[in-house]
Amino acid sequence: MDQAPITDMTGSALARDMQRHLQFSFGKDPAHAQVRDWRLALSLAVRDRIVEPWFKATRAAYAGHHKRVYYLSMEFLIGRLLEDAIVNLGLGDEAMAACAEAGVDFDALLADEPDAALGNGGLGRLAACFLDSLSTLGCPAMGYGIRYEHGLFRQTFHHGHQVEQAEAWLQQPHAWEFERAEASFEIGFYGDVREEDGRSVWEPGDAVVARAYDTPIIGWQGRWANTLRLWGAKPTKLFDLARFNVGDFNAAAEPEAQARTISRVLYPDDTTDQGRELRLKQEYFFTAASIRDIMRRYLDEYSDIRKLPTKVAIQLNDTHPAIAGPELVRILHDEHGLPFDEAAETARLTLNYTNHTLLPEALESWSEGLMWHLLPRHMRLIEQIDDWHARNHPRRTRSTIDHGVVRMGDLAFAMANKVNGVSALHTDLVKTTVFAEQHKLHPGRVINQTNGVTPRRWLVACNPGLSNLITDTIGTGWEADLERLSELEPHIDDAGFAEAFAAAKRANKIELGSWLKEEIGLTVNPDAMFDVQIKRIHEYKRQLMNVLETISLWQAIREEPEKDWTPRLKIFGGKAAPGYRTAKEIVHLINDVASVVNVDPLMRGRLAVAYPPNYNVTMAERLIPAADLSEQISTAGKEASGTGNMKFALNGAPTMGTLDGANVEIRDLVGADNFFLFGLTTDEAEERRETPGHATRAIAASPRLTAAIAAIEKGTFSPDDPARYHGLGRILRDSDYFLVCSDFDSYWQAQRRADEIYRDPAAWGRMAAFNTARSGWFSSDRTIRGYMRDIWDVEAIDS
Ligand code: F58
Repeated sequence: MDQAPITDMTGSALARDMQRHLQFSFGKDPAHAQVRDWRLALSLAVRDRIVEPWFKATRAAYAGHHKRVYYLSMEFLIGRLLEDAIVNLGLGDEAMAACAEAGVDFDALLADEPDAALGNGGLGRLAACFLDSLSTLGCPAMGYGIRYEHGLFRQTFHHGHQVEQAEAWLQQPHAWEFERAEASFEIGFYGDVREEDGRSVWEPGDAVVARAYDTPIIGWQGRWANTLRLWGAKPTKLFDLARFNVGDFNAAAEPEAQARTISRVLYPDDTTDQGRELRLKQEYFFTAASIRDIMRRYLDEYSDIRKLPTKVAIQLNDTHPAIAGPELVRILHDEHGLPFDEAAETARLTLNYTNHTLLPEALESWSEGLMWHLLPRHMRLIEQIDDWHARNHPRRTRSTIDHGVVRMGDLAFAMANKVNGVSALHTDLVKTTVFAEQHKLHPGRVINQTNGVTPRRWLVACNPGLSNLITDTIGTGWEADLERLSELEPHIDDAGFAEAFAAAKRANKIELGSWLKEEIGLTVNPDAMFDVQIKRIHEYKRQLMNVLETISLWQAIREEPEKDWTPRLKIFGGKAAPGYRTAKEIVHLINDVASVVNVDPLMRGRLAVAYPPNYNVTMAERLIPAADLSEQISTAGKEASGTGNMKFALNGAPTMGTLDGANVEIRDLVGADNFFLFGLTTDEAEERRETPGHATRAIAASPRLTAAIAAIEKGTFSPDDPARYHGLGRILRDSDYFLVCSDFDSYWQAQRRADEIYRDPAAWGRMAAFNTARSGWFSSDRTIRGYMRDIWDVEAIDS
């Protein structure tokens, strides 16, 4: 047949394939096709163009017997895939032309794709950025996770209150994945362990099947593609026909329902005990399936199981897959017969662990009772691993199992070749706080790899105006060599460049303004400073401090309405964990403050608050390019790194921030003059927390703060329920663990400094441009190179 090869990257071939898929893959007559049909058809046509580099990459990894990297993560917060694939393949114009020919609006088509929201926040989004960089760098790698039927809940506001709804991305065909019915493993739970010929044999009492679904992840310019393999849970026995035949229809369908529960929902919550067993099941389910798959691939190529660490590097994204340690020991020792110590050491040399938090409440631990019940063999192995560790380190005082709980961080540490923190400050804290003893026992094991973000999604795709200006100024090539952004520096004071830089930002702000009008009915002043805080709602991230500052500003403007105020639009975005009461109260407060401020005639053009619901990756792609100011205001010592902070800086928004996480490195790189610093340092915060009455004293010393807290407490923003914020008031006055009160005045002053500079567009524009020009180091390509060199010992493949 006279058909061009699938690698035909011309517009006409893409258009033809889109038409072909519409008709032959989806059975749609073009005359009746809807936007969704066209979107799916275009997705398949684009996917076709990924398959060939994907095969080529897989073959190259096999042919060269390369060491492979496996990234195990409970979360991959991917967002939309179509635009990203088009950008990486350089098919933007072609795709647009194909849509024009079909008579569909390209932007509407892109906007039709649901976000793959298989993550909560930073940890999951980091995993997605890493996939992009692994492919861009040509590192043979595979991501492993769970194919959640429902991603992170959809957030709506009902009278200002957060309401959660089930997310439904898989309620429609998913164009990007390949189901691999042949790649299925039975995963056991419960049961007993018996001894047979000197070996332990686990006989699970229950099992489910893990079925693989593969998504190819294409790197920049389509040179390399890796696989994201997500596991879906299926019953071992599809259907109980005997029960069905006697009319017990519900019972007949039970095996399926039970099994599917495991991959049904992403855990939205780290604050409640509910469903802990299910969460542990999810963790074991995807970890065991991934390890099984890794071992199968290794044994297809090699026979000596002891050489595993020379060909396989497994990265544990936080402790969620930490059961990989005992699972790998079980396979090496119980199934392959390696002596225990050798099995443990071989597993350890294969595994690495990234820590993403030191917050005590977020450090995973499982009760021994649950472990013995659900994973009896693994619990025994955890005891043995702990003994092995104690034997090898007699000075050790801290054990993995403590007061009836298994500390997963300690297990992951003991079973890791390398342990890494995610920013310089965080890595220091890993060494000096939670893991101080382990660090002493294993000097050199803890290393730092400061996070990064993919510039393809977070600049090229989401900010074409700025990207084009960069290319016009320094040429192409910076997209995969981001430190080249420094070449912008000599242009920063050119009038033409400065004007174009400001124009790109302004265009993004105008676009965001019309979106906000459409979404939440808010009319915004495009000359106002767009001041943005987008992230999960958490006390340590201190959205509460931001909203208190908003209240203070509102009060100040009301007091002196004639003054020439710098106009501000406060933008918030973020979800609260459904079980996290205080976070939900903060959500409610932001909405309540918005509803008072936004109708106050004295505020017109000067102050407004926007809180569009259902913050997700796609919304971030819209907000970040339009931001003037980036709010990174966590209590020092609490935010491990942050990655949103990097995206804002890259897109020319200076940071309003504390010395926390990667803010420290951002400030070092962009320069202290281009960063609004405020607040206590980590050490000062620790000390202040120990000072009795710190909150009361800070409130008494600050008339502004006193007035802002008084306003929320007397119901200024909740006249229908004046007591609504008494709880938040008490938190601030009584404990204030996150030191909102102590940092408030310093924050207020830094905000006023920002106001001053913003009034001078040239000065602000310079700061913004320096942020872009000096953020190249925050590419996740740099981070992944660091992992390849310092942790995995793998080389990129030149394809
Ligand atoms: C985040 N952790 C850190 N955890 O908070 C952030 O500072 C860092 O930049 C990022 O990791 C990447 O290193 C994070 O996002 C979670 O989302 C938990 C996952 C498990 C359930 C509870 C939330």
